[in-house]
Amino acid sequence: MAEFFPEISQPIQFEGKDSRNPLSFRYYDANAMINGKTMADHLRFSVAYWHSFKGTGADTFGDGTFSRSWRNAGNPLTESEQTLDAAFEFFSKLGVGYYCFHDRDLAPEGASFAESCRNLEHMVKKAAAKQRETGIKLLWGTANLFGHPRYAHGAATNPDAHVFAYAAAQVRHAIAATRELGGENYVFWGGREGYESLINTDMKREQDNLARFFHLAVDYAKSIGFTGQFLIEPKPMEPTKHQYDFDAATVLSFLRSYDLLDHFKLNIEANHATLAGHSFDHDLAIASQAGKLGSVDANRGDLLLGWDTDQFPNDLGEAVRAMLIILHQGGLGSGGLNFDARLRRGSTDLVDLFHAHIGGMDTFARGLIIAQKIIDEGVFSDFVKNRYASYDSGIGSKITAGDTSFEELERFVLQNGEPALISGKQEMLENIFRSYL
Ligand code: XLS
Ligand code: NI
Ligand code: NI
Repeated sequence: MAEFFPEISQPIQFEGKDSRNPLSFRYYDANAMINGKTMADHLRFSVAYWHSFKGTGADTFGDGTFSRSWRNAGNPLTESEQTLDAAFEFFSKLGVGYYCFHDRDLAPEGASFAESCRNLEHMVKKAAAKQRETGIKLLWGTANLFGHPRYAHGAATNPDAHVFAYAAAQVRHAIAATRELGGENYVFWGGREGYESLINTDMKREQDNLARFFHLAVDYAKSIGFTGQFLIEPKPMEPTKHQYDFDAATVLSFLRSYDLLDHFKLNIEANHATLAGHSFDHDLAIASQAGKLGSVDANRGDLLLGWDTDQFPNDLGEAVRAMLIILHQGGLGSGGLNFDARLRRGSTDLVDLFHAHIGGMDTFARGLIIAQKIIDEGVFSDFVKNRYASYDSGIGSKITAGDTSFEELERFVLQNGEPALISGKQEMLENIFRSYL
């Protein structure tokens, strides 16, 4: 079989932090144990098929810039087979355990719906064989419900019931494919589930339909015995101006209102959180405190740009803050850290794919090591615990227990007078945090 990455003759190795070899891991040591679990099990890294194998480097101002040898077959199905071979060669040489795909990344859209389904089925068989050969697993599958012109006005939220039906049929096959490949999760990112203008939109009906769609998906998964976790990936804008799955809080409230909360968790993407005006760790924390942090799309945006730049993560402080939340909740369960990230248009060397993922993996590996140290040393957790200690005794414990009244609280104030102002010590704590990096 043709080799697609001949420059990389052997899997990327862990060489330690003093290594000057840019094609080695300096922190990610897959089998190293951290608090009773290997790094690989903590981090569950995954490669995004769409960016790394289907991405061309094209943007709105210009054509693709990446020349890839798996893309020259002429025939779409042969090209998909070559792409799959290249992808699994890459996963193996990089040393990741997981990958994620959209149905239309893995297999080409056909001339009819039936042909698209046959293409997908054909590629699922091939992918299953690759998974068996390499031991690499599917973190999640999803359906592309945003690329084709039929979805210009949305999929499940389309004003046309015919399009709703089409999307349902497509998702039915995408869930079946995910099940066939042992996918541990299935993601719904509401590609064009949103709107541009209220002048032509019945928002209530669109949101009701989105909930109906999710209920149908839950029923279908049950009927075929798919036990993977359903995840919704919030995003506030782009492609539509108002996306219905704005952020973690919005999605949680949507799930609660439509009686869907038991069936879903969230897939939090760093650059989506920042587009919503939050920090990455804010949205992780909102999801986690609701018991709903299921998986993570690990990337980063650019502070100066207001769109989803999908850059590879390289901010250590951000990775530490993310890993603190993940460790606090005892890991991601069936989820993982999926690099939903793409090379810059000008990063045209094939080997840049390795540099990008190595950087992301090392950033999170280092983030994991530091976060575990911070937890072990307990500095911040002790501080936070003390900061709220007044709620654990006296009048505070009555507030906590819901066992008081405005009258009693007023009596407390009359007896105790003005509360003392207590420092939040933010600068001191930020200095301590920095000292761990
Ligand atoms: C787009 C999303 C998308 C999802 C999968 O912004 O991040 O890539 O992760 O459909
Ligand atoms: Ni994503
Ligand atoms: Ni995104």
